[in-house]
Amino acid sequence: MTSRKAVRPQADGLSLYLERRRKLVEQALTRAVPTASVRPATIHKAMRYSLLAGGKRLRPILTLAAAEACGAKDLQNILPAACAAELIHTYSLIHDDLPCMDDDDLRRGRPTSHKVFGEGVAVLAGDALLTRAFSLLAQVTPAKRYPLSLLLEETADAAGSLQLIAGQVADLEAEGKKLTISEVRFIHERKTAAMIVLSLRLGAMIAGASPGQLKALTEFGQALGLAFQIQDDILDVTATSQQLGKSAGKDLKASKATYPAVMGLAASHKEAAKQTRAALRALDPLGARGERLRELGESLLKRQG
Ligand code: GRG
Repeated sequence: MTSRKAVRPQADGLSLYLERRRKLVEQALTRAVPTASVRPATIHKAMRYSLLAGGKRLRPILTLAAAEACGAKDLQNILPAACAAELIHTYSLIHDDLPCMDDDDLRRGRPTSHKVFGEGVAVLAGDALLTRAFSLLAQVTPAKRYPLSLLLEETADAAGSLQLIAGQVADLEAEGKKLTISEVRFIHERKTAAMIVLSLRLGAMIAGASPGQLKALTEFGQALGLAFQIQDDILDVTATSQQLGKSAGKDLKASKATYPAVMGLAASHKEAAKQTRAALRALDPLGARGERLRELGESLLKRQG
């Protein structure tokens, strides 16, 4: 008698890749911060609550994929940097949700950190994730071409007052004002694209990328980051809170600086597609090695959450 195995739906190459890389990232993130049994328990509980709440893990997957596109074989050496990017991203989400910033009570499908732990612990959980990111990064064995000091400096700069924080400040100051599209783009490049570019560059640099590869991945990240944030703006209007795992429709209510607010939905869709095309073109110098990133870039334009 022939045994019949349960028939599983055929996962396509990208889905399988994402599933495998996500698993690696989740395992590494679990080990990346102290457990709640380490004193003081509250801060470690709060760090883990937000970090292990199951985001898309886009940034760490980009770090891994960029490293692989540049020929990395040992992903264990890339993972600390991939986790560092996710820790910084999670810190920024916790702080962004605070009442003094975007004031939100839903994130990654759960009540936000300050709703569960109070504002003081939420601020500290963000601080602790940000600082832990740098000690993780220090675990990497760097390639000859890109010393650890450079990785640390680029990371600090991307999270600092010229990039991530610049975007957040400009975003706060824009509330209720009518902005031009170039002002909205200024915000998006800093608030979103800078961390996406950093995630790619860290992977590429640790893998010892050639200058041409690093340039291609940087340009890919700039355009992809912009496309990703325009899509995020669109989804705020078109998706539900359940699909997003965060409050939908907030940007409009708070008169936020978004692409749909300035140019309307139809033109925003076109702009997201245009930036995605630019991102894919930027990968040309990588040839076949850029295929995974190409697929990933295309899939982000179709995302619903
Ligand atoms: C507080 C310094 C500081 C910065 C905050 C992250 C941020 C800047 C604001 C949050 C709101 C927002 C629209 C940020 C842009 C980046 C972005 C699209 C974040 C959400 O990223 P996803 O969709 O989230 O990758 P998950 O939860 O999947 O990781």
